Formats: sequence, structure tokens, C-alpha cells
Amino acid sequence: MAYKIAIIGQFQQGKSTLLNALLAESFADIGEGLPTTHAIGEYCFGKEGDPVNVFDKKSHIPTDYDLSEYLKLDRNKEPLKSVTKVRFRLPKKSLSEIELVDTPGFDASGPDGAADAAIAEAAIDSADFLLLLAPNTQLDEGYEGTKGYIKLIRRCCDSGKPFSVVINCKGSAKEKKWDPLGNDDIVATIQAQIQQDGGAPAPIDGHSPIWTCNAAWAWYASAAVDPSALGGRAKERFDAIHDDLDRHFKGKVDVDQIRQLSRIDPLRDFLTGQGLTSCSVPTLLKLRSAWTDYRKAIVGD
Ligand SMILES: Nc1nc2c(ncn2[C@@H]2O[C@H](COP(=O)(O)OP(=O)(O)OP(=O)(O)O)[C@@H](O)[C@H]2O)c(=O)[nH]1
Ligand SMILES: [Mg+2]
Repeated sequence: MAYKIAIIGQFQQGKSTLLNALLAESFADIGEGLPTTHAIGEYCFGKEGDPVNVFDKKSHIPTDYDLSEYLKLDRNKEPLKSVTKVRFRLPKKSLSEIELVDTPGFDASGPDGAADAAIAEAAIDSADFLLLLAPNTQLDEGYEGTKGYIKLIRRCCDSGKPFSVVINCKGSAKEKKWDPLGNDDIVATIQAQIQQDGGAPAPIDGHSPIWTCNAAWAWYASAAVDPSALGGRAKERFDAIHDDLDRHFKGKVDVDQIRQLSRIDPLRDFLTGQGLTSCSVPTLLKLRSAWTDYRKAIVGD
């Protein structure tokens, strides 16, 4: 059985973007502010041409779709609207030992919000490892969304399962928000909470259990190889990221550098290598300076 890694977090914080970045291909739908993922997305190893298995509430027997046909369909319309789980079987070496699971987000309002949370809870229960995605724009003292994250950190600790925290930078369009650690308090908040709840998260890349990344940059670096392949919304998102990068790097956007700075590759290596062990608080405390040194080495500021 493959090692099951579930990406969890609040709604619209970049779980599906992270999943696509780890697979270096766009399978999961990305949103624009409204809750977007409502079904479990399982991404596991398969052969070229394997069908996508689609499950809904009514039956345990899946309906099969051809992968390229499935990706063209509108997932917000019936029959796909009432889907509870989609299983992708992909010929990707990175999935030979692990299975990645994209989940609906926590804390959305309305009846869909409660249903999304129930599905995400079940995904936590059936996972071997949890990747909690925390955006750098949150976890500020006094910010309402922080409470939701504290609850999720506690949920990870209580699950007794190994977990790591990934900080992304959803607010990259704003000044200084391109740095996943642009919010000074974020690591301290997470550390204090994990410590208080008695959790022992797993260090990524032999280094720290709180990993910073920018999945949007990784996605940009992959798509930049062939921007003509992008259509519709993807093109708009690509152009927005390009403008953002242009500003930060003063017109010298080097795709390899951006990819390296996104820090997706070491995260993927960690996940596929299953280097999952526990880690002490002193190791956690080294993170901030490690990230600053890393950034200086790459962009020189
Ligand atoms: N700049 C930047 N934007 C990001 C990053 N990750 C996600 N985003 C943006 O955040 C928005 C939401 O991303 P999704 O991947 O749909 O978020 P999600 O957590 O899967 O959302 P739900 O499915 O609703 O729970 C999109 O507009 C993404 O482009 C990141 O690392 N950097
Ligand atoms: Mg999603």
C-alpha cells in the first residue's frame, strides 16, 4: 500500500495549487476566492491511459473517465457536482511509493462548508501523514482566521499522525508578501502552538518541520516552459504571477532561479523519500535564519 499524504488546511489557501506544483502538472482545480475543492482528490501511481475513477454518494462503484476528457469537463455541473472522491492513476515516478490527497478546505460557511469539513475530517483519519498548509497572510494575532489554524494545528497533534507544516505565500502580490516568512510572527505562533499541544512534527529535508514555499512560483516555472499551452483563467494567473515576479526581480525573471526559490523540489523529494522522523523544538527555532540565508544566497537581498 502506498503511503498516504493528505494536504489539509482552510479553504482557498492553496492546497490544490501545492498539489499541482508537487506533480508539476495541473490536475486539481484552483479557485479565485470561493471554496473550490469539494471532493477528495487521490493521486496515485498508475499506467499511461489508466482511467480516472469517479465516486459519488450513491454508489461505491466508480464511473470511469478518460483523463483528458475528465479534465475538460465542468466539475461544477452534474454529474460531477455530487462527486465525493476522484482517483487519478498517473504514470509518475514521484507517486511510486506515495499517494497525494487533495482535500476540501475547513471553515467555509453554509451547508457546503459543513459537508467539506466532514470530507476533510475523513481524509485526515485515513491518511498516514498530514501536510498542513498555512498561508503567510494568516496566523496574525487578532486575525479571525488564526483561530481556525490553531484548531487545525491542534487537530494534527491530536491525530497522533506524523505531520509537517507548509507555509506558502498567497499574498505575494502585496509588498513583502512574496516572502513566505514576511509575517514575522508566523513561525513563532506555529511553534508555540505545536509545543503547547505536545506535537512532534516531521522535519522536511532533514531541516525543519515548518517548510516555506511558493507553489504559485513553482507552477509558473513549470508552465513557463510552454506558455502557449495555457488557456483561459490559467493564462490570466500566469500573467499576474509574471508581473509580480517582474516587479520583485526588477525585470530579470530567470525561470530556474524562480523554481529553486519556490522550494517545491526539496519538498517533493522529502515526501517521496519518506524521510519522516520527529523533530525537537531547537530545530524548529533555526528556521527563520535558515530561510533568510537561503533567500540572500539566491536573490541577494
Ligand atoms: N502567490 C501565490 N498564490 C497562491 C499560492 N498558492 C495558492 N495561491 C492562490 O490562492 C488561490 C487559492 O488556491 P487553491 O489552490 O484553489 O486553494 P485551496 O486551498 O485548494 O482552496 P479550496 O479548494 O477552496 O479549499 C488561487 O488564486 C491561487 O493562485 C502561492 O503559493 N503563492
Ligand atoms: Mg482546492
